[in-house]
Formats: sequence, structure tokens, C-alpha cells
Amino acid sequence: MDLITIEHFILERQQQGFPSATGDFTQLLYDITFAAKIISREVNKAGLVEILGKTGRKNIQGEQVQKLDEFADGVIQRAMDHTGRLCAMASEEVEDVILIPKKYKCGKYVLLFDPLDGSSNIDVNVSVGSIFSIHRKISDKRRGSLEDCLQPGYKQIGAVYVVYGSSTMMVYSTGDGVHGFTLDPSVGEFLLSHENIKIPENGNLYSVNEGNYHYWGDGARKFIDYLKSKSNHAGKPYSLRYIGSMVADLHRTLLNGGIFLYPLDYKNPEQPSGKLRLLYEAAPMAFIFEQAGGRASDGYRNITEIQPTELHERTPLIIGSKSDVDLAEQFIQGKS
Ligand code: AHM
Ligand code: MG
Repeated sequence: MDLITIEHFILERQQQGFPSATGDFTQLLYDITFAAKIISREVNKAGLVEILGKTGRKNIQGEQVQKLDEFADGVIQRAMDHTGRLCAMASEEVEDVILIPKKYKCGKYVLLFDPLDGSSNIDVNVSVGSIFSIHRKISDKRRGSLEDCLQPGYKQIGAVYVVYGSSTMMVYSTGDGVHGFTLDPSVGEFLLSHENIKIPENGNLYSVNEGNYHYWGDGARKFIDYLKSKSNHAGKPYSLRYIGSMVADLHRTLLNGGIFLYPLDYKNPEQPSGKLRLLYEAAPMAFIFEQAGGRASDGYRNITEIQPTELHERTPLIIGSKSDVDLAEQFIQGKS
């Protein structure tokens, strides 16, 4: 097998597809790769922080130890803000749009990200991930604005996730298939390991927080009951896998097929909602799954078609193999 670095792969793909491009987008993808390597390094030594820190939240140099999700957020912002490629950013960790400081050049892209998804899992050594969504600037404001961030998922020009698991993997799509790279930490390079990923047409795994069963609507409950029954379309019950870290659950779903759900729930009956965030969790994952031949829905419409109205809005998410998501929609809409 050839040894192909992510830098080489991205550059070659961009040159083939967009020979007259300025290279800014390619550079932006490298910048994400760079931030991911730093976050990966910190995640890998997460368990050592307390040992090395000795005094509570202080590290060996006596500096305050930051929570890893805040650290990841800071790394991404600092790797991006001065590059001249972005006009704005939005992060799960930050309430408002992050504008590029005046001292730096403003670029033509927008980056929305969840710096460390599933971070509550770090304390128990379970995989976590980062998610990135890239849009073009659309507003005529010189330095970018909320309008640039509130774009539907189908307008993304790129989406990336990184899973910090037993190894660190980066998976991305720029609308030309889905490609996966594994980090070789000894040389600090992401190497091509999964070219042109296609999700299986259907699967035999479902992934959901079933503890919320009684908070769901009838359709979601009936769908899960159906998947578990011996007389479903597969003729045997689906198996359950739930890590509770979306990037890791979706990485498995992408490679093995099946379905992941975080459905609408009625925990707050006055305001039923999904948990996951549209702009930097659901939409980039939906973009990648569609590119791999899968689907993502909120139960009624494709996630990538939803017009966002708020930066941190939540959505129900049903994502995975196409036929499994089609079937879930039938149940949720009361047609099965
Ligand atoms: P976070 O953004 O606060 O980390 O929450 C998102 C995480 C996802 O990774 C995961 O799919 C979900 O929350 C798990 O939620 P629950 O614990 O309700 O099953
Ligand atoms: Mg998150």
C-alpha cells in the first residue's frame, strides 16, 4: 500500500478538481489537520494531567490546567484566526460568532466547529472527537457576520471529523467522496488509510441512548421496538452499540452501517427538542454521510436542507445507512 500523507492527498485532489483555485481552501484543510494533531497530543495525555499536576488543577509548571474542551477551542481559534482564510468562526464553546481580530486579514471562508465533542467521556478514557463545518462567506460585511454562519448544510464546501480513539483518525469530504487518514504519532503525519469510504446500504446495528425511551414520541419508540424484534425485515434483532460520544458512534456507523439516533424527546414537555447541535454537529456529519451514500434526517427532512435560525440550535438526528434512515422516517411520521 502506498504511503500517502493527508497534505499530498488534499493537494492532488484540489489540483485535479479546481486547477485555477488559489489554494486557500487547501490551506484551510491543512490548518484543521494541524489543530487536530495538537488536540490529539493533549487528549492522549489526559490521564496524566492529574498525576503530573500534583496540586489539583495545576500542571507541572504550576500553570492552571484547562479543561480539555476549552483547550481544544483555544487551539483551533489560535490556529485559524491569523491565517487570512476565514471571515468568521463559531464554536460550541462560544456563545456568539467569533469575528477575526482587526489586526488580521479577513478571508472568504467560515469555520464552525465543536472542538471536543463528548468531552465528558475523557475522564473514563472513552473516545472523543472534533467536528468542523466549512462554508463560503455570503454576506457583504467585510469581516463576516452571523448570516455567514447560518447557512443550510447543503451549502457546506467541506466537513471534517477527527476521532481520538485507539488511534487518531481524520475523515473529511469536500463533496468528492469521503476519505479517512490515520495519525502516525511517531512522525506526526496523517496517512491515507480509508480511501473513498462508502457506508453499507443497510446494517444490523442501532445506536441510541435507550434510557430516554420513555421521553421519545410514539414513532421513535415503535421504530426501536421493531429493530429489536425477531420479525423485523432482517429476520433477527439488530444489535445495540452506544458509546455516548457522537463522533465515535458515527465513525463506527459509517464504516459498519446501521443507524444512530438522537431523536426528539419530551424531557421538557413544553419544549420538546433534540440534543445535538445543527450547525457544528449534525450538519457536517450529515454532509459526510451523504457523500458516503448514507442519509441524515430530523425525522421529516434532510438535515442538510434545514435553514438554521440560531447559532446553537438543536435538532433531532437520525443518521446512517440509507434504508435504515428511510425506515426510521416512516415510523416517526406514523406511516409504519
Ligand atoms: P456535548 O457536545 O456536550 O459533548 O454533547 C454531545 C454528546 C454526543 O457526543 C453524544 O452523542 C451525546 O452527547 C450523548 O448524549 P447522552 O449522554 O444524552 O446519551
Ligand atoms: Mg458537542
